[in-house]
Amino acid sequence: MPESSCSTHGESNGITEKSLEDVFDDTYAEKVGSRRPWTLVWRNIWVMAILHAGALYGVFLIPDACALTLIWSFVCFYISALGVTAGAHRLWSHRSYTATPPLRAFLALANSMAFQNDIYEWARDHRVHHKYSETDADPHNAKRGFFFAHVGWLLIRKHPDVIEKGRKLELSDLKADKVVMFQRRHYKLSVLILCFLVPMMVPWYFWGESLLVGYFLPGLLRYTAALNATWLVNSAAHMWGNRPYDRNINPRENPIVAFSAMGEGFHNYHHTFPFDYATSEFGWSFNLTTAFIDLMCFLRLASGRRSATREMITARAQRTGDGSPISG
Ligand code: ST9
Ligand code: ZN
Ligand code: ZN
Repeated sequence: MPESSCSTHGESNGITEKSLEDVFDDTYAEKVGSRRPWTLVWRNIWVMAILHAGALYGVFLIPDACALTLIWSFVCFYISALGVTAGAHRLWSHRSYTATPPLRAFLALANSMAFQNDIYEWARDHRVHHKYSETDADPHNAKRGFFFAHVGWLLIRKHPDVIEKGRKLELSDLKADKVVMFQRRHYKLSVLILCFLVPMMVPWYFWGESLLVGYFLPGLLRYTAALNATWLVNSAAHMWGNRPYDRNINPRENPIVAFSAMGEGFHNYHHTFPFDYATSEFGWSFNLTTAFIDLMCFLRLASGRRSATREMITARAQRTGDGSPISG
């Protein structure tokens, strides 16, 4: 993993696993809630069904699209994904590095393009997910099954424990972040512009693509693909894969999810060392987000990357790992 002057390691930084607020709360570990009835939210069910039907229609429009529109769709996918991975996740949920105001502004715009709830709500739910993983208080508790962890949790009312435990979390850093609160105040408008209008209008304006293709391909299909890539971290990467760092937790190392979610599928590592900015010990391998953060550090737009040390990783793998080979 490349090192630069702005790179720091967890322990040498005075940060240990135990000192982190996102460390798992095992006093609450017994509550799994798998038999709780679902209170359906029909509006969300209809919206998700129509969105996925629109994305499917987008697949059939691929042969009609200009090559530039296809490239643009990937560009939109990567920008919006960075708003989630480098932004809402590694920066705002875990504070695994620090970012200058211009980078925070870019990540907030990219995050609105991803339309996955605003940064404040995303980071709050994600902190509850880590602290109460796979209990009633976990918003997407994977013990309630693949479908619930993937998308079902967005289609029903939350378990009251999610809200109760979430209200006790320390969120003052998010409330003090002007970029986060600005995005929250203007969230709907920013989503309309960045998730739908910009992806659709750029191909129409610059290379004469039809608005129909612009709406369904870089718009709906790209958005739906990024949503599902993200949701796979909650579903597949909590179910399938090895557990080389901690065999006592469900999150797994899943290379397919790591690839599709820009480095977020090394999930056994991530739940074991949530403060590590790379979410893996293998640097840029299957991990475009880590490459992006390193580039931002090189450009002096970010600093203070926190990492688990080699000694910590080896000791932890020997103590709690499942003995499976570790590979990046
Ligand atoms: C989406 C999010 O897709 C995806 C997140 C994925 C996370 C993945 C993590 C994995 C690691 C990172 C991987 C990144 C990979 C990226 C790859 C990219 C290629 N604490 O919510 P309400 C309060 S979003 C404290 O309405 P209901 C709340 O403030 C997709 N408080 O609950 C409110 O209080 P007040 C688009 C909390 O009624 C009250 O409770 N968005 C907490 O049960 C009610 O809140 C959608 O589809 C908490 N944790 O409704 C929208 N939670 O009244 C989906 C809530 O005082 N959401 N509160 O303001 C909804 O419609 C609703 O939230 C609901 C639940 C129906 C699901
Ligand atoms: Zn997880
Ligand atoms: Zn996390």
